[in-house]
Amino acid sequence: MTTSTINPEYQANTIEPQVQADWEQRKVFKVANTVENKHRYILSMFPYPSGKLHMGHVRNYTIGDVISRFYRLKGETVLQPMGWDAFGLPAENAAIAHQIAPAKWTFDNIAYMRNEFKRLGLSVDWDREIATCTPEYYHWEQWLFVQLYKKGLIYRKLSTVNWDPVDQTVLANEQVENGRGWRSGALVEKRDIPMYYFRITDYAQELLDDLDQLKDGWPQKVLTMQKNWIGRSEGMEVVFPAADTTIYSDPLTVYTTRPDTLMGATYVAVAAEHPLAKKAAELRPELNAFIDECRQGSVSEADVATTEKKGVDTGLFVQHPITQEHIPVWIANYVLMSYGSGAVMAVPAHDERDFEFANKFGLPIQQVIQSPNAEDAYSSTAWQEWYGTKDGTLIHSGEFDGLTFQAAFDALNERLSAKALGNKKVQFRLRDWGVSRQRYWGCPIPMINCPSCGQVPVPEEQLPVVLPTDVVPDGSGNPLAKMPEFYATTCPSCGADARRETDTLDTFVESSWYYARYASPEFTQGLVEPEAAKTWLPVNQYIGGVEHAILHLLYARFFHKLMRDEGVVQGDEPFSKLLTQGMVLADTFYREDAQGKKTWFNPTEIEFEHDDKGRVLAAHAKADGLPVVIGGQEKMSKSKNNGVDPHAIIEQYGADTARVFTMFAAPPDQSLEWSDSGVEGSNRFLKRVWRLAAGFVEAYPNTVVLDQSQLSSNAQDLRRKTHETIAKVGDDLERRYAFNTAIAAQMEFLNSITKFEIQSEQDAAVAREAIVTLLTLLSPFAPHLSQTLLAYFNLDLTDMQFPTVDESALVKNTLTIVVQVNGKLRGKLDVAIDIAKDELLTRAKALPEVQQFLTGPTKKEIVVPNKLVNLVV
Ligand code: ANZ
Ligand code: ZN
Repeated sequence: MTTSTINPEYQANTIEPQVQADWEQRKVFKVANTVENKHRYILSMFPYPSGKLHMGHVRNYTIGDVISRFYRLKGETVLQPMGWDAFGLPAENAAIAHQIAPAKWTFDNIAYMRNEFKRLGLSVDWDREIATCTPEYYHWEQWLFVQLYKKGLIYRKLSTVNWDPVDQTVLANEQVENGRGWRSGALVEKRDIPMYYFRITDYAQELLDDLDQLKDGWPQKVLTMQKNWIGRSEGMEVVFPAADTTIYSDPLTVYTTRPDTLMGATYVAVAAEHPLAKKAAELRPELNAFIDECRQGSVSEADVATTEKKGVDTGLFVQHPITQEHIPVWIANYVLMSYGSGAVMAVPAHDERDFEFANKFGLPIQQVIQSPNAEDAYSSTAWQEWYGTKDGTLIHSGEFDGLTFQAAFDALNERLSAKALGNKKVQFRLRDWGVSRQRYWGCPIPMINCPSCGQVPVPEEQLPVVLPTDVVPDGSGNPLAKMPEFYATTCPSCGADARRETDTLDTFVESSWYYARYASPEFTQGLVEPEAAKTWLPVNQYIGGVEHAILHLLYARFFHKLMRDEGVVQGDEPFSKLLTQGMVLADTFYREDAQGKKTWFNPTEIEFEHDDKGRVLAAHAKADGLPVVIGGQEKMSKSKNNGVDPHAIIEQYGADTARVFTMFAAPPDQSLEWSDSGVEGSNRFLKRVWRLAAGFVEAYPNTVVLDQSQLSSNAQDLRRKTHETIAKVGDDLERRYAFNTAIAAQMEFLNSITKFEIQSEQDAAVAREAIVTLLTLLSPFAPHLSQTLLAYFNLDLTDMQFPTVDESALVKNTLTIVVQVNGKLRGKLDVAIDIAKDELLTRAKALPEVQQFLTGPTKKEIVVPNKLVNLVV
């Protein structure tokens, strides 16, 4: 690049498009699939192409971009890709609302958002862009699906879904509102339909164990959330034989983590779907009413935990495995068919759910654990926290009395396993992942249903199964199921007429492996080119919202292991380091009507009244001038109407200001409070940098070579500041991702440079070094401004290196000595480092503020070199 004419004023909206065009034309951020030198893969979670940019995007992608640009300055080759998580329900909803095909809607949004991201100045290799809704992408998802199906890692089973009887369609949990379909308003039913499942439970232990590999790179809270979600528990399966085998002969198996409480089991409870419940209903049809009732309502586990406890007595009994006593079998809505064996031994004295249930239905409560705290007395009317303790000892348990939890566990395990009535069992909370969705806008499941062969995978050479894109769904059922041109096919194994699977995959599947596809997005021979995978994987730094801490990250970790076992990638984990960015908050404004209904105002619709100190006194709506209530800061959202439009901010101030503000306002993992004055402050900072740098080049187009030995004391001070700032910013960025303090240090540095008066050629050389350093340090945050100003210095940002600290510049050659008289601080003295002792004493005694205390001859003179002088009189 050649020096451009110097513009004395900062004009972001002129320079930013120019710089972006330059990047695009020179393909500055393009990287190869394989590289030899030091390289790094920085990835921000890819967006859903909703068609609108929000501040969360700006923050997320700026963080990734700052990190990418920093490592480029460090001389590394950095891959920063971008793409679109492009399948999903919003496109179908938009299609229903506006009669446009989801494909068109999605690609229009992508085109718009791509421009917005480019306008933000992201250093992305756009040649690697992917959209998950393209056959080039989902081809490999289908390919992997087929491999996993053949291996038995995918299976099909009946599962319960929310069914809208009017729209004749399956509803996602979030489409059920108060038990009714979101579109039809019909009462939602449960229905059993066949669905495909990924056997993620086969990997549960490994998913848990490998969290250890992430402990230095992932936030502790995310590791904990993953661990809890996987939910490993160690317990026992205990068998309760049928009491009267003439009625029912199958023994009932329960899963318990508290075998120590076995002697307190006063009933057993089974899920409504349990075979024993069905058997009981055959004998006593009146039970069917309750069983049907349990089938209504939501299928989500969270809802089950909070709903009121309900149940019925089956009239059947089982035998207690130790005492042989007969205890009743109940059907209870709090027992989940999907966990353990779908049956529990109820110990109301020590399990809170059983306690509530037993109290409601008058079932016996038998305390069998004594609190380690002698004052704790048991009362069966009110639950107390300690009832659930594992730290107590057994009572009312016959020969097991006095045992601790572990001793009782071992004793019962030994006793029951000898009689084949129990054994130790590890259980995970994690369930297999159901991936079938009865939706149109998703990746077709590559399976064929043959009347004689059953489920047959689509042969590899027939992949991809392409989703037709010219479809406008109307909300009633899955359009694919009404399109013979899509589903009519022949069986690959027997040649008979057969029907393609019309369900599509959960969109979480696409986002589980996209990071791998970025390594070689154009590769046509497989999911990822082996050499590219070796170069770029795992992702060195992953960045995204904490809302993805559980499912997305777990599924991606699972997929990495699946792909590893398929020989496609290496290593156990996809993301070495994870940064979870905080939320973006903004002020809220509202009015409340007589019914308490709030109307929210966007910040752009508000006018403020300030006092003479600039503090906000009141707020009014611009439209009518009437007051509004100032609510607190809340997460920017549609519901509170407090979103700030990034587009408008960029138009007004430029992308660099938006970037600097979002990085300066808070550490990346904490909430960021939006403030207009903060944005203006960041803009002022950049304007000052501009004036300083442009003014300097104008005045000193050429400078001499810097000579450290020729510097004035002021010049030495500035040079020290330059190198201290390099050290500080380097450390903040590399070790801590403390972008806010890195910018604060640069602001301070700018002040030092601005104050510095150039009086010699060497001074100018020092100022030049300082300004070029500032522009370089600032470049990850404000790349357009930096690149333009560096060009004034005949420097090209893309060739710049992160400056190295000159240790000799850090050495202080003067320091401040404290002068005491009789141990009391009386004065201070600026002296050269390692000044001779005599000279130091002479100058200390000569200080007027010291002299007035030197009332007689000094008895003792203590000199601590480079620190203090103490004169004793
Ligand atoms: C007796 C008992 C006594 C229990 C006690 C707890 C406390 P975690 O730790 O999450 O694995 N349980 C087993 N299967 C269930 C199902 N299908 N639906 C609902 N609850 C079920 O939970 C294990 C405990 O959850 C088991 O231990 C069982 O209740 C219950 F003082 O057995 B426990
Ligand atoms: Zn067949």
